[in-house]
Amino acid sequence: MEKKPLDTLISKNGLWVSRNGYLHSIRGCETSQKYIRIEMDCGEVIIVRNSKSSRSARLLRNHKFKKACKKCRLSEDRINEFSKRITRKDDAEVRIIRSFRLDKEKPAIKSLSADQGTPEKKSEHVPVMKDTENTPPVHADKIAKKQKEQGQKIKQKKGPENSKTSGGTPQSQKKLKKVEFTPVQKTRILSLLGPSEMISFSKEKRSFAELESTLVTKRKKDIREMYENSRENLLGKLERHITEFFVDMGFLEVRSPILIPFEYMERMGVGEDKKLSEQIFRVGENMCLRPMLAPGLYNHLRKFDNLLPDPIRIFEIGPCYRMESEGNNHLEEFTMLNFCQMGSRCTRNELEFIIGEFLDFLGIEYEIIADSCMVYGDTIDVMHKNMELSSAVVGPIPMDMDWGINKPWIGAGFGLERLLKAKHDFKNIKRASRSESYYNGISINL
Ligand code: ATP
Ligand code: 9VF
Ligand code: MG
Repeated sequence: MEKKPLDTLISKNGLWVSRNGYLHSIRGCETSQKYIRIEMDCGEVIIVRNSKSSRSARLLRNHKFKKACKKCRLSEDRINEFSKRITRKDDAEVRIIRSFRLDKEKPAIKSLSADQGTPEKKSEHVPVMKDTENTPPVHADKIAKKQKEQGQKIKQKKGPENSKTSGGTPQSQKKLKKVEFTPVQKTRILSLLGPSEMISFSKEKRSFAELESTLVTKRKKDIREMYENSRENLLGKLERHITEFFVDMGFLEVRSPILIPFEYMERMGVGEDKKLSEQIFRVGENMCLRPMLAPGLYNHLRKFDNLLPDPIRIFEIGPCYRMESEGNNHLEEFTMLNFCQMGSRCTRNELEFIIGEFLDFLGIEYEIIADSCMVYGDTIDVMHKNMELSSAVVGPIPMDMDWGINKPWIGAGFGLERLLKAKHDFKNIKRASRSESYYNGISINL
């Protein structure tokens, strides 16, 4: 027979068996796509996965419990009926006497963290996400606890050096005192550090829970201060600053489409036969998300030629997409600035002058090196430490013909998130990116 999901079992009995075996009476419950929020008559609230095969579902199905919860004031009849293991055919009977609604402002499902002071009790059943970037503290705590237990088990198995009979020399006592962090805990702690904070796990004396709680408190303060004082998003603000800079320098602001024909990429020399094309996000049969701004700028240069005074100066700032394997400097969704000039004065000197003025304006140190790429051939790369901030090119190049361009040009493409990473000394570019895990480089998984 097909197993019934938890919500059906609950509505059948109006009863709940907790992990410690207590039988509760349900006051009300709410079901989302994946979870059920249950409030007991005793006031306890839990959030559980609406699963057919969970331990809770099994207990309810088998009518197993240790004791009835006194505070729920279950009648003898209800307890007896549940113990009798009677499964009626007419499952439709619903014993939930009062149903309730959550406050409108409250999300239906909320993971609880210890310092929020909510009346809801922490439960073993709160949703656990695997993505460590998105793991709320309560979960990391649980994973840590589990790992600690597992670690202890392994240690116990290992034998004499950890056993009580080993004598307890001062050195072994020292070993026991040392705080060891699991990889999951380290990731969690690193994500909670402020951009300028550092940690040495080997020297750390605080336990994971203490350290996590201290950092969470600090980050909450940071976010509240941002809300109080600036309220500007770093990426948005940088885009506005850069726009102002280039408009003042006489460049026209352009906004070309993000969704472009794949044929543009073929014309840029990145056809399906090229390795680079594997990095492109295809959309439908003929379209793709732009991995660069050049096609849109080429089209604008062609349309503005003989219309605007010489030299033509234009720039665009906007999202670009590339499939990338993980790294501290690569995002799959990033923001590119590409400025270019076409006509007279298109020299390497002019290009380096604009780059210099721009990075001085942003207060970012850089050096210039020679490089090459498959699209443009020789490039002038702008580096900050070992990170490429930009590739710049002195045209013309043969590809110009395919875009209807026949004048000299200079141009450069900069990644805004890399500029932010350099400026704020972020360890990972994710802190600077479009994100649901960080706000202005500060973790918001608090
Ligand atoms: P890299 O060699 O570092 O992958 P690239 O040479 O492929 O970069 P370009 O095509 O020259 O990058 O793009 C111009 C600029 O756009 C880069 O210098 C960089 O600042 C930024 N950029 C490119 N790809 C990414 C990415 N995946 N994530 C963030 N920024 C990027
Ligand atoms: C250099 C960056 C070909 C005259 C329209 C402008 C440039 C910048 C390269 C970017 C790219 N090119 N990653 O071209 O300014 O296009 O690959 Si235009
Ligand atoms: Mg490059």
